[in-house]
Amino acid sequence: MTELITSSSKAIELEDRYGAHNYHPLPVVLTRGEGVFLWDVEGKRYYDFLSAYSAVNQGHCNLRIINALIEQAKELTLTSRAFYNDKLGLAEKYVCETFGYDKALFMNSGAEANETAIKLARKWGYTKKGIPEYEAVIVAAKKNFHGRTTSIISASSDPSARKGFGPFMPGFELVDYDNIPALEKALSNPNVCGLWIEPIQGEAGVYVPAEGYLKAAEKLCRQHNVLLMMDEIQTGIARTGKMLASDHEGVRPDLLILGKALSGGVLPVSVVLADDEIMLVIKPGEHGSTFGGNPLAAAVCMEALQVVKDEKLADNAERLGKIFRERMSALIKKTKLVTLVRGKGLLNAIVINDTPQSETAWNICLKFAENGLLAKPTHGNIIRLAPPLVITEEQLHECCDIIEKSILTFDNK
Ligand code: IF1
Repeated sequence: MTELITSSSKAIELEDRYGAHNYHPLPVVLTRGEGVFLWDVEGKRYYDFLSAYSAVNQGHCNLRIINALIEQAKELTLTSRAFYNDKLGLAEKYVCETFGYDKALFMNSGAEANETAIKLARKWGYTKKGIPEYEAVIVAAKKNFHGRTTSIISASSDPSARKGFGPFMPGFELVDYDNIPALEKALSNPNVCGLWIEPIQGEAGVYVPAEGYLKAAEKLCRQHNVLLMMDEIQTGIARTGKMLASDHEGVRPDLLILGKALSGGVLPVSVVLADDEIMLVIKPGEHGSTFGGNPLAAAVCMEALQVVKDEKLADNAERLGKIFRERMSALIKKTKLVTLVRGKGLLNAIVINDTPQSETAWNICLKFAENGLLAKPTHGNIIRLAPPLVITEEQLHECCDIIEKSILTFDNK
């Protein structure tokens, strides 16, 4: 058995000594989670306002999902795709019917699902659109976040994601996000096979595009015979108040990319959904993954989505999101430290009135933690606030009180 760690400093020391230094976590060591709560090794309880970057929309250790995990784990966990298993087809049918597509391709991480979408879009470009071999272009948006693989970072505009990691994969063109004329221009290139965007840019600081942008993007894609590749890994599965953020504008992507909350944060499960004329361009042997579509993931995924439907988590996110932004707008009137709140559903961010280089947002998050709430800054001065969608109205108000109290003490210093 592993030894028991009962102090934060010991755990932090171990990670620091033996782990790669590819993260800079808040100094909190968590050991247990339930619903909207997390507990650290010293026994302190916190509200989780990160939700593992929106992977635990259904709440930590959701009993139904954990039971599905345990029941399936006792039967069969992995066969590889060399053979059929009795759960994958059910999960494929389930996600196809839930989201309205002909076919599903399961992978594990979000990055892998995006890689899959890239391959599908390119192959479709060559075999269906008639793009000359290896000249396909995928148009992506500046400030995107789609993952960490070398191909994906080739489409990134973030120096910290790219610097030192070249050479980069060709075939990506970047345009300004939320800019329709820029899209019009980029998509008129006949070699473009796909437009790859997030419906709300999460990592960019929960940047919500102007209403109509997604619809215009969809229309331009149809006009130019370009696939709309929607990365809903962070925004999907009820987070923004609808099952998909695309639903807010009635947009139907050609390639729908999901991950994170597809498993309720229990294990990595991602999927790409598309109709036959697109999905079937990939033939046996051309793509896959050892763990993709494993029966454990399949069982967990079905239960995780059923929980979202049964507990009406999209409606809860929609309703509580409005209350949250009202509370934050009221806070803005009381302090100069917060300048803006933005978001949709329960994917929100507040902007701190300081430079991105300052420590202010980090220190505010330390104060949040002291007061029993966990959140993390992004881009220095933006704090993303995204609790599990099972949060109640009463709990949300208590959290807004913590946020307000923390920021106001800070302000008075
Ligand atoms: C980390 C951010 C969030 C994503 C979208 C694909 C992926 C992600 C829209 C890749 C992942 C994560 C990964 C996490 C930080 C995080 C993040 F701050 F970087 F932007 F959520 F806001 N598409 N997002 O948001 O999915 O391969 O990780 O499963 O630590 O890098 P993955």
